[in-house]
Amino acid sequence: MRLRRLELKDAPLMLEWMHDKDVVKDLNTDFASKSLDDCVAFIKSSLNDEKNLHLSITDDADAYMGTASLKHIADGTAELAIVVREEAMRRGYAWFGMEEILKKAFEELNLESVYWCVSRLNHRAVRFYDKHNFHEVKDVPAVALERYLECADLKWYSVLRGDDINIRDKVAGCRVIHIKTIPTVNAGELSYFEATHEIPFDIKRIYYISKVPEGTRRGFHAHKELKQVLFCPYGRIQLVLENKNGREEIELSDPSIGVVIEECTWREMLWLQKDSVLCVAASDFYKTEDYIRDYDEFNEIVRKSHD
Ligand code: T46
Repeated sequence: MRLRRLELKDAPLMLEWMHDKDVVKDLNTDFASKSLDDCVAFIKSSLNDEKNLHLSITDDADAYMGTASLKHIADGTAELAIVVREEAMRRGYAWFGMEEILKKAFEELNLESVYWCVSRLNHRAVRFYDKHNFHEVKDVPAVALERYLECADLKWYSVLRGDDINIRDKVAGCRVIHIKTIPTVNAGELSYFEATHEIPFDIKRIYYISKVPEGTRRGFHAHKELKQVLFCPYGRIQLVLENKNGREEIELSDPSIGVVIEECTWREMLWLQKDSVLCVAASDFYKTEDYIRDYDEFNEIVRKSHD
């Protein structure tokens, strides 16, 4: 996945979602009446627009999957908008676009806040933002409210600079991945990943750790060659990772989040909640000789590989 400038080649796929009734049914703009020329004009105007940043969310083959925007950029704030094609839904593209555009807002454009709204009837969008822990806000800038005077029953969200939002994509240099997750109304979620599609190795072994009392610590070792994806489908587990990039921790509490460990990394796991489950997909069978259980030995190996 990538976030890049819009290109003219994106126009046909942009028009595709505009004419997709399911995608636009709860949006405030009349996209259904737009033409290919409108899309081309929009893309061209976006290239020299200082008040609005519209970027293309693409797949790994550079195909357009949706648009992530910061609109009406002024006075340290901007309005966020994300829209993705039907094909990109439930596959992590919207969240990827959201994280990347928020990074741009705070790290590159130095904004103080970003806000946006959705119709309360747009259950898919409301569920998406709520799932990612964004909260409804009441103190919305007046200029923003004025733009939506015609719209009834909106839910407003905002993120302030420094807010603890989940825009982390690395922990001690290990990739944090978003596992595809499909919600079913009032019936939970189903998460899945497919070997070699999202995971950079063939999976030879799956194991999971369960029935662990709260406060228990496990791990305290590294692997020489083994690569793993760790995720927590139930509960809350603190994962501490240490390698040549330093020592960092992450809380695993969302079934759609995983951490990929590909290099020699010391790991410690702390059960923050009783009965939390840690699942691991591993690149190889269980081999005792692959374990480094001595911290000094681990440090020596990391130091040597660093020299
Ligand atoms: C890791 C963290 C996240 C097996 O016989 N087969 C297996 O596939 C595994 C993983 C373990 N075992 C045996 C070895 C020990 O006698 O199960 C026992 C408990 O293993 P360990 O003390 O290594 O468990 P954790 O929780 O400290 O570490 C485990 C994995 O071993 C390790 O690879 O990265 O989870």
